[in-house]
Amino acid sequence: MNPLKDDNQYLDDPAMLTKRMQEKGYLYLREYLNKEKVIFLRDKLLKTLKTLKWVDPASPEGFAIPLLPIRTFRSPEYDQAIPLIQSMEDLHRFAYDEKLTSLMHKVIGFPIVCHATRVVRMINPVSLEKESTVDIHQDYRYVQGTPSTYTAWFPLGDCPQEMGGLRILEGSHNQGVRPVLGLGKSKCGIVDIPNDHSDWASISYKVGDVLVFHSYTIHGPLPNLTKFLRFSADFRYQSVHDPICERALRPFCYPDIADWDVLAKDWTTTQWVQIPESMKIVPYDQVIQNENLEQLI
Ligand SMILES: O=C(O)CCC(=O)C(=O)O
Repeated sequence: MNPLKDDNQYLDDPAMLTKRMQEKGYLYLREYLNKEKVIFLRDKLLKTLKTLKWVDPASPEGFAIPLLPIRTFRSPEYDQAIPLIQSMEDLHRFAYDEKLTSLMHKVIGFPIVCHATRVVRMINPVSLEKESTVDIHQDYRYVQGTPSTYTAWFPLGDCPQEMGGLRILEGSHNQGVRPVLGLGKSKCGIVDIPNDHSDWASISYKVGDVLVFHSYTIHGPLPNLTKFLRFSADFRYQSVHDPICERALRPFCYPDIADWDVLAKDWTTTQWVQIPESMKIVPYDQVIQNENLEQLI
């Protein structure tokens, strides 16, 4: 596994950031985000999970030892937590954090909007859940709208490599949408890339790190070999001048959970989940999601 290449030195040079993105398919900014704000989000999440009795109250400060039985992705327990997390205004406010939006604006080069579909990941240790819930994939297949969509992924706390942070297949964004073996549990498509491919890159993430990648960049999680849950968030940004997929306006896991009228009813403002009226909204295309599916062996 190669180490991710840091791009902090190019922050004041948008042309270099663009060049680095074109070359690598990602930008990695070590300890770029405001750490206090990220930890604040992590602690809010931890409080919710403790209330739901998902985590051992004796977990060390800032970490979460999951309680048995396993809380699997899209299980009833998981689905109970999602509306509580998605109704956290602070999570959605953070999508428009000044540092984050300034970075995304430099990457995209036009006025930007953040998709309202924002994901908080809670990844089980492999000792509790053998198979990864998220496969190796490209975001475009389910994000759609425009390929010029960029994901900002950041750990909610320090995330050593053995805790299973994100890995990126460097330079993999240059060949369009790849065929997939199947859609996988999370329905985002399984791109067939061996674990020992020489272009995989990852790192032991620190709180404040942010990884930004193109919607064609192949990526996936590493296994979580610790006894703690791995927490991270992923937000998606695009130009206001490009079409946006209708799904990007809805909460993560909608329609299995309520829409913003319920989730955001106690917020100070709903501006975090709105888009400019001028934007073109396009339907979700099942064909793009499913096309080029190769026969599962
Ligand atoms: O955090 C993860 O494990 C998966 C994140 C991901 O696949 C994404 O942000 O598109």
